Amino acid sequence: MATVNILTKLSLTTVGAAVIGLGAAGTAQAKTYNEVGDAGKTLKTAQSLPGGINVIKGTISSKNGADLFSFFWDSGRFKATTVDGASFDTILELFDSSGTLIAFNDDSKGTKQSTLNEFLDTGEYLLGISSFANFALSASSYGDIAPGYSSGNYSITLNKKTASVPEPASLIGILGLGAFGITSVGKRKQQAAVKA
Ligand SMILES: [Ca+2]
Ligand SMILES: [Ca+2]
Repeated sequence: MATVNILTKLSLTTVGAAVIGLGAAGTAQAKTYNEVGDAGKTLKTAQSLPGGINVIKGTISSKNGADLFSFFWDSGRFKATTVDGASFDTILELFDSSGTLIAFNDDSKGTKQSTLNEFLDTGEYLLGISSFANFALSASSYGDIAPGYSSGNYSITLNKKTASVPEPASLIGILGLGAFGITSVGKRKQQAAVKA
């Protein structure tokens, strides 16, 4: 019996630690998304960032390459920069979910690296990175204006973490970009409903 009690206590302690861990992650430092393979450079081939990401690491592997990342953002200031995160001549561009250009930057802060600084409504956006002078007028038009001249690894730092991806098939999706806790409660309620 004593063994059972110890095991119960151990598992409760573990659960408690996990909950504390998740709570701390909300205010923690860098949470990095590493490009998987080579992200596409069109609206349809963009790579989706999960929620909770504030650093994106990847590679512009050919001079004319571009990487697009889609993400959700809770309303407020959006900053993204490759300053101190790349050694090649970067361009950063921001598009809305339909691919329309919102903002772009080539050089910032006296460097060849780029910084975006926009105020955004809650919603889905796309962030594109390429090398000068591979600008895109829309999210699927990289390479249409001018070629790129350099390539290399990059790290893009955001001012806060990406929002969670809404679940369109659930009530949570209708309610909007719920916090992690709300989503968890929703899932538990769904599971409970299935069991009942
Ligand atoms: Ca890439
Ligand atoms: Ca640049």
